[in-house]
Amino acid sequence: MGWKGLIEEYRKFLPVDQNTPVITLNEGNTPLIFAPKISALINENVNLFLKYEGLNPTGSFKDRGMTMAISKAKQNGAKAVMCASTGNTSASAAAYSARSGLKCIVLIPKGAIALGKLAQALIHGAEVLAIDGNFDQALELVKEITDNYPVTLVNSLNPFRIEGQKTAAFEVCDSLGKAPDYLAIPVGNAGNITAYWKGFNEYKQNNKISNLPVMLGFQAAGSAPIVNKAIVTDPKTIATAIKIGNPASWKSAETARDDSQGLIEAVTDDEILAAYQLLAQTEGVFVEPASAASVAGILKLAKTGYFKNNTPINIVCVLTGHGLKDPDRAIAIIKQPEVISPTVAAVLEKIKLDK
Ligand code: AN7
Repeated sequence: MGWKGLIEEYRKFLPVDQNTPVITLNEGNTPLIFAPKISALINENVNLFLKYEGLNPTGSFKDRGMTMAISKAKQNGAKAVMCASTGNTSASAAAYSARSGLKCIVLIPKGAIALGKLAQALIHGAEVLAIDGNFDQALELVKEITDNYPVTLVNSLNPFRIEGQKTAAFEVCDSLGKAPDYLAIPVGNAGNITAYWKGFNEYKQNNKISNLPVMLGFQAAGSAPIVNKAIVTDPKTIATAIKIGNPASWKSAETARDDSQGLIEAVTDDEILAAYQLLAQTEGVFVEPASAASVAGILKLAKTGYFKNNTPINIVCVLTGHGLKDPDRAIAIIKQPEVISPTVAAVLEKIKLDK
């Protein structure tokens, strides 16, 4: 009967039971897309795949965690949920809350979330408050309020979020028939790298895979606390989704990095925007800037000679959110269409077709 969402698909790996009301928008089952042009830029033995999480129902990977967090909140009798967000968490929380009948309260950093995400939170009926501060401050407020009032926190500090998000690692392995050699992923609050690492380990414990990938996390250079080993009090980057200076899952991101003999490194905004355009213009895949950090990071490592393989290897880049989330960014960096007269002659003069 087709795909019923990730809770039904991976039920035996998830903390749900027959009494859990499954709140789903049929999230998950996103494509793993081969990227021939980017593979060739690295070396002839690399097969690079794109886990296109922008094709989830609200356009980001957050739906994987939210189907679990909202279903469990309902099961546990919650009436309201709350999150701080750089945008995607709020969009997802708002949609799943609308579907479940829960009240949803969202704190966002003023002026720092992409247009599409704000539109989503608003249209799904969340109560959206913009604070005169950054994401890290918003998360501190949400932690304090949810600790003291009957409101369920649905940021990735909520363990059910990680449980849902780990299913992306299962899907990658199911698609490839094994674990990839490398898994590249943008890092913001560090919940997702934590979730993937948990997923790969659980699949190995269940003998679904025999090897674990090397985990490669990438932060934006202006907000790279894990790379710099220090909180960033005033994070800066055009990749607003990962503009986070004090990640909640900092420790578990380091564990994923160290246990997999991987690394967490920084990519500049210029590198992010180059990868953003490369994905759109050579592979036909439109992502939001933060998502391009995974590809930017792989290209940066390739230049330093990190991938020295003489035999075929698989690299999976996680593309966390859809490009339509942040249309302003695409429009700001690409030349706008020229206005011409509505005549065949005027069109032909511009496009210069050979007969
Ligand atoms: C597109 O929505 O933190 O390292 O509040 O939206 O698990 O935080 C978003 C994060 C990467 C980083 N890519 O993931 C939020 C929020 C996109 C994102 C990340 C986010 P984490």
